[in-house]
Amino acid sequence: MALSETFLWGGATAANQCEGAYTEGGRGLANVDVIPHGADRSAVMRGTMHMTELDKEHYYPALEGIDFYHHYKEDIRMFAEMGFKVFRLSIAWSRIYPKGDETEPNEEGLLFYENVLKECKKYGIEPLVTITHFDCPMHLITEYGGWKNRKMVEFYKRLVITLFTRYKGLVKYWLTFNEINMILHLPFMGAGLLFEEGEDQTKAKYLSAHHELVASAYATKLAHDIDPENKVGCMLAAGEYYPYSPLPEDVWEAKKKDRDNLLFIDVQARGYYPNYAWKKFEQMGIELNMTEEDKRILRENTVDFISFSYYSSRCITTQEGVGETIGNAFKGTKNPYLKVSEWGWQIDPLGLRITLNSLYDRYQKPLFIVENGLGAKDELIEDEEGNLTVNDDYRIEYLREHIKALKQAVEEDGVELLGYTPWGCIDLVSASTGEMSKRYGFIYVDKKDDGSGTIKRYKKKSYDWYKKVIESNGECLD
Ligand code: BGP
Repeated sequence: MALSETFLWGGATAANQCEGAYTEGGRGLANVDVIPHGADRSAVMRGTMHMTELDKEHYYPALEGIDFYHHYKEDIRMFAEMGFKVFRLSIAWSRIYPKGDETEPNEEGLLFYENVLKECKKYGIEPLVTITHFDCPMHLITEYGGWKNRKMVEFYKRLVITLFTRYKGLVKYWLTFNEINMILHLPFMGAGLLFEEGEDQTKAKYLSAHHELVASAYATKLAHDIDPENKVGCMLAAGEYYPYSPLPEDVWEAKKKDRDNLLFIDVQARGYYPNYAWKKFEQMGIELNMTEEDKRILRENTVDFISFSYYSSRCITTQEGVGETIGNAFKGTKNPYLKVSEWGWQIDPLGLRITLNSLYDRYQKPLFIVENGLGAKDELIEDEEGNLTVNDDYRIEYLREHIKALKQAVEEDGVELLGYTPWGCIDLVSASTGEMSKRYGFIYVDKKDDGSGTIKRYKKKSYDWYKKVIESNGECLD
């Protein structure tokens, strides 16, 4: 059995990492704008160093991104030429509601996305829209405390009603929150949380996540009410935890670590907090202030499908003296059997098959891989015809092995998979490091870590390779 003819091949981006044009079209300032490149980035992303406005000492790569705002026609044309069936993009909340608490949306912002969506439709590309990919208007953070405040649910509802109404017929696939579990790791970047010294961060994170989960359930309801054709998904930073050894304590630790992530998806896919979550909250003294209405809305509005990012499996031990590693903000134990990327992220294609099977076993809902890829340094060279390109065989190799794994999950294990959108189909700013040199794309963008460069686009070797993959519906991977 091959992949279905309707399998959605494509690529993924996020507004904050590619759009730029941060002051154009009436857009307001957002958390993602003020995350600088350099030494302070990590503390700002974690919410321990407060950065609520731009200063002259730092360089902020999101402000220009790769200027997708002005290049979207050219970029979508290149995606179409590769044969994309789907394009994942996100909405910058502060383009639609610049401060976040206005009652009327900003027409210029709405028009921008309408044009982008129409451009996709022109080529028969199905948009997959992330409603919030890490971004939150700054005013909602400074005035209300970001997602710590229940009022955010109302502001988010206002946003989604605007989007579902305006883009009815243009968009069918929606994701409510990108990598919802990232709130535990990078809470300012993920949910606009700032912490005071001595504040119980864990409590604040789970309370904020609860508000997001309720908002996500409302969005699911509204999406279905406004257009029954809409399909809404949750989005998890996934990757199965392996026990470092068969020591039962290691196996138990891996299970607990998996639950830390799956907790959110358990709520979004099943409609209620699992028992292990309530026990955890009890032990940690966490109060969610759950109302009867919250319970009802969560239960009645579960997601239609489960989407996730997968870069790597994870590994964990209770033993001391074993090497550590980090990948996509998750710290863990170094798996001695895996190779790593130039940024130390472990590479494990079989882990994708394992993750797909685990998620499908647990939820029995269609899955969507909305991020996967290799962040690598690329060198722009001249080919025989004098065109500038990149020989990115390492990227092809990574993607080939992951596509083989996803095909096995579908064809041999019976997992239901809607599509595959590799991350950063065009080079964009790295979320974790703010670098341009950590590249994922099929399309090279001439821009350096310090912001210099022409931002011209060039096709890499992987561009033609992926085009053949799509053309053959995943049969031709050479
Ligand atoms: C995920 C984010 C993306 C993206 C990706 C790659 O966590 O959803 O926004 O950036 O990771 O990570 P990085 O850019 O740090 O290499």
